[in-house]
Amino acid sequence: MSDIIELSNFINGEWRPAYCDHWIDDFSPANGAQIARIPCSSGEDIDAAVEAALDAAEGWRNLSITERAEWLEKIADALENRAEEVAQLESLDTGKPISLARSVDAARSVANFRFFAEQGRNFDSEIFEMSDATNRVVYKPVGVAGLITPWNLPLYLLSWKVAPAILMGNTVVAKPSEMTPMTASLLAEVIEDVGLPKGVFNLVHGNGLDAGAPLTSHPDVNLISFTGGTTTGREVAKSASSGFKKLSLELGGKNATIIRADVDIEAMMPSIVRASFLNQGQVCLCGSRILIHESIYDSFIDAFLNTVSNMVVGDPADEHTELGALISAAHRDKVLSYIDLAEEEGGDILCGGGAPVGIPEAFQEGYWVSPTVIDGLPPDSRCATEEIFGPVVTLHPFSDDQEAIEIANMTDYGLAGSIWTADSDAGSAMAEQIDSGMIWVNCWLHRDLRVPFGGVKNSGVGREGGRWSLGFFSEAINICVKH
Ligand code: TXE
Repeated sequence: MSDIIELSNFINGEWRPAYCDHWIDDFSPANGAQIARIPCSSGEDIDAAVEAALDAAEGWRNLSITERAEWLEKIADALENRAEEVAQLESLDTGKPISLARSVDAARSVANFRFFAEQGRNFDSEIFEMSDATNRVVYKPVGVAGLITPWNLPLYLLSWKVAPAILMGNTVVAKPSEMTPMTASLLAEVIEDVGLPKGVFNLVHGNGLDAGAPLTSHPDVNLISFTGGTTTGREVAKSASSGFKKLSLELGGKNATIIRADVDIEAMMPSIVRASFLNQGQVCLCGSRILIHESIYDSFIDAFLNTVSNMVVGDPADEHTELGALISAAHRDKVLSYIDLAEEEGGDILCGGGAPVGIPEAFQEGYWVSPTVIDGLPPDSRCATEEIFGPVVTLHPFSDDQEAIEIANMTDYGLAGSIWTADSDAGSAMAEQIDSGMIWVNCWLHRDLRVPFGGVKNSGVGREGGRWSLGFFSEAINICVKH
């Protein structure tokens, strides 16, 4: 037990045990060993956290937005000082390569706080003049924000919600994924160290049913921002709707990567492979269906397989590793079951398909799937339309742009996608016909934090990012003064 980290809730500026003495074990995906345990919190812990958030609300909302922005900047500084620790913990907890944890998880978590601090300093509300009156828009806090986050980008996604929520004057109760609790606790330590007023940020560990559900249904929680699976999102929406809570749902995706005939395959290949397999394909934005113009189908596949089969899969702590382990045994089994299904549906496994060959003895108990490429599936098959959320891509030919658009729109999801072409105008025109919240042309995950982020169809409801986050985490009130 001694090496196993025991995490606590952080409520009203104090580290507190949960009301009941139940625990959830947290495992290292790389080797299956237990690394931590977290309290299996329940409704009573959520009640205590919401009460602390309510108590802190008045003092916090009375600060000016620029004062709150300064707090964000302090958190960013303190988090930056611990960036290497964030990266190490995130890699340990998620099984992702350390290089990725450094460049994305650690760096972007700091960047999220800095970005929203800057947004706060430059925040301007609108004035609309009439001939006989002036309208002034005032942005008020919504109240207590419930923030629920998943395991794929733990601190990155939590900071993406916490920063704008507290900037706009809300107080928060965060419930991170029970599978990756470590960096949420680190954030609470940072927040304690900088001395953020007690109760502004509260953290409750636990699972979805015992801790997440009481948070979404709590009558004093006025807003829910949720990132996770579509099935869970549906439950969250039901629970939040009876209290008319403000709601943002960022859910799954089944994104198309469209390769037009005029593409420079060699130049684009590293980016296309990255779009397919970043974080073992466990990013809601990953392109898990590659649609390739029929005239270059075979040559693309040769080049793609050549790159994919050379990817370094293994020890997440090794700087050279490109792909690590999947989040859990259950998730690995789900991904493998889709590979079995692909074979039943008539697919041809061109590479991968199971655990990577030659994984060292120390990692035999981990949750591994090697990058898998599947050809020959109908574009409307289950494997090509359902979210697998792993290192698995399916390949599909198309004959013209219109067919590519039809295939891209053939799923119930609509989060993201990318188009690769020498003709960026044609790519941009195609992008407008794809039913997705975000489309990249000749790039992928090229993030500008000012732009709207979110999906359509089963990929979610609402937009966050830049001024969309500021709008979501506030209530816009119009004050009309007659001259
Ligand atoms: O996520 P869940 P899971 C997709 C991916 C994956 C599937 C399921 O396809 O295979 O979702 O993953 C909390 N009320 N994505 O089961 O359950 C939970 O504790 C309130 C895409 O791991 O959605 C965690 O904090 N909260 C996604 C969070 O919801 C509840 C990233 C997400 O867990 C709850 C992750 C409830 N009833 C998975 N039930 C993306 N969009 O990036 C669970 N939770």
